[in-house]
Amino acid sequence: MSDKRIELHLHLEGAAPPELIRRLAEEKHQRLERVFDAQGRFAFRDFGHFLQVYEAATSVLKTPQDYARLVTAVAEGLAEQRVIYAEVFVSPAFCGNHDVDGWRDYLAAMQEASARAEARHGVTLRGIVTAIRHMGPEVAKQAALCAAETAGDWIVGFGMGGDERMGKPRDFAYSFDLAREAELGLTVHAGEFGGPDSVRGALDDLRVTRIGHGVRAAEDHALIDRLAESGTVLEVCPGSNLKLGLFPDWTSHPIDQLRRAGVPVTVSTDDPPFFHTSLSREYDRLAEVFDWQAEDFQAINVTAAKAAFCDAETRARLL
Ligand code: ES4
Ligand code: ZN
Repeated sequence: MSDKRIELHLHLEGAAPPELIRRLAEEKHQRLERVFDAQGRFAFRDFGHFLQVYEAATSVLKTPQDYARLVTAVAEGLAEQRVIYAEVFVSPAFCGNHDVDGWRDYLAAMQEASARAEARHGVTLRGIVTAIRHMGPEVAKQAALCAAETAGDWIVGFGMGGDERMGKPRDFAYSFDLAREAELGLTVHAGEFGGPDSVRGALDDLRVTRIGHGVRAAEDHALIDRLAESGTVLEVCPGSNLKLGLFPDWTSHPIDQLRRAGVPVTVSTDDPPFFHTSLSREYDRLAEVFDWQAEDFQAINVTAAKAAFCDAETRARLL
């Protein structure tokens, strides 16, 4: 298996270990209801409920110091998975409610924790500022402004998650234009709960080079060809897709089909403790179900290294 593991699609808050969330709740005397199952794991019924549980669990993350602890815990988890580089989605909606000065304080705390984790564990983290789609285009603009203001060594990209069924891609074009002008890399969640049209909209209106998930592009042959020809990289998170019921079982997941059709695919975990997964678990399942060998994992990590939004010098270390 590849020794240079890379994650391109990982929500920082969504990677919070349940123990950290429980500890923060205790420290703040905050009650967390209906977040955990009997085994103490995050539990939800469907995507709508997932977003609710996510919001409740992450409500304990409040101060820049909380976010520093979160980055430390997430980096340790990544190092345990032998990940050498990860891009994490960070959200100015959670960190200072889009106030740029407040956002800078959170960012400084996260960046410092990231540098400490890199020195200690050899794992490099970079941030992708993420708008939350169901908050609407006006709020997305504020996230894009925060991103543009802090674009640099650590903030390397702009993206958008949230409920893909809300609004049209072009409603968010202004935000992506703003981020592009700030020379940030661009990615958007599409083709997860939306079909091929959602992926086309992401390409035509938001002009991203990477797509979060994108797996429902597999329903449309012309679109598969377009992704392959344009070299658009898919950040595929199979375990997340399975937990959220996109496909009935692993054998029905289109990652192998997309890869064979020449689409550049990468593998990530999305919100690992929520989806009860880890990168090792994803790799093990892919090896088992699609007979992927060490060379296949190496190839997807080369794809990920080339698609990373970091500077060229950092990227060279990933190859
Ligand atoms: C997401 Cl906004 C957000 N956060 C975490 N996971 C997600 N999946 C899709 N959107
Ligand atoms: Zn995601």
